[in-house]
Amino acid sequence: MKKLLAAAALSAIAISAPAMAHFQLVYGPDVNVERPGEMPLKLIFWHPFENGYAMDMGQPEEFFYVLKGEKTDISESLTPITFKGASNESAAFEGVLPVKRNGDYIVGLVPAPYYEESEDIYIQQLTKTFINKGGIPTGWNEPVGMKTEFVPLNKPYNVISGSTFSAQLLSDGQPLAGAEVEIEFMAAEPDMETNMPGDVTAEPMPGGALVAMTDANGIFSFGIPKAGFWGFAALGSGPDTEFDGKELSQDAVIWIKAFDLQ
Ligand SMILES: [Cu+2]
Repeated sequence: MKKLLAAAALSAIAISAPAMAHFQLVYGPDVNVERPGEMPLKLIFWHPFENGYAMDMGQPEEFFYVLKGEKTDISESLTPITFKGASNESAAFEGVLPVKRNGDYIVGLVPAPYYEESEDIYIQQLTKTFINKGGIPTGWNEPVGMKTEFVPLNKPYNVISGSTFSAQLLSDGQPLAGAEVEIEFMAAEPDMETNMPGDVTAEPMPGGALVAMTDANGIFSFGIPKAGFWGFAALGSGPDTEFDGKELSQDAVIWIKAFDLQ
């Protein structure tokens, strides 16, 4: 009976899934750092706007950073963790970014494809996030060569709330026009110590996912209404369309951090 109830609850989640946007997180609270150090990052596959259901991650295919055009593999730093979400627990990872020199650390994650039973498809969200040391910009606006990625047109680690953020969506290095971009606020930032969601600071909007479209050059813009982490995802923007004999949604995800002007 308990099992049946759990199954019913799960299928309720599955039914409501299209209205909820899932986002791969690569999360650390500080994106502007002054001192060198080993910076822990949490890799969580989640519904962060809803503070909702979290998905199990498999061993990532790639975890790296690019600094001044040089790519460094940091997948050896990955250790499994359990994310204790508000509604369930999920397999997640912690990685470590070694921050030494000044500049832009563009962190990239290629997760293992995730099997979404309700849709009978695999999902793979190729995710970028940015950490800057020393206030010296060194290439945040350069692509890192992922199969699909957003290239920011505004500096992604100090966007002012109330201003806009724009990025160009690439697929196989080429601009992707007419793509739908889902926009998500990280309503509960994960606690780095407990691996639990922190305080909930926003609720999802009525009307489903926030959406912008890319223009003829693959560019979208969005007005950032609130300080915090904002994620942008283009579903199915990648060139790979099949995994293990099933449909694959290979998505691009980017995270930025906005601040209030003080
Ligand atoms: Cu979802």
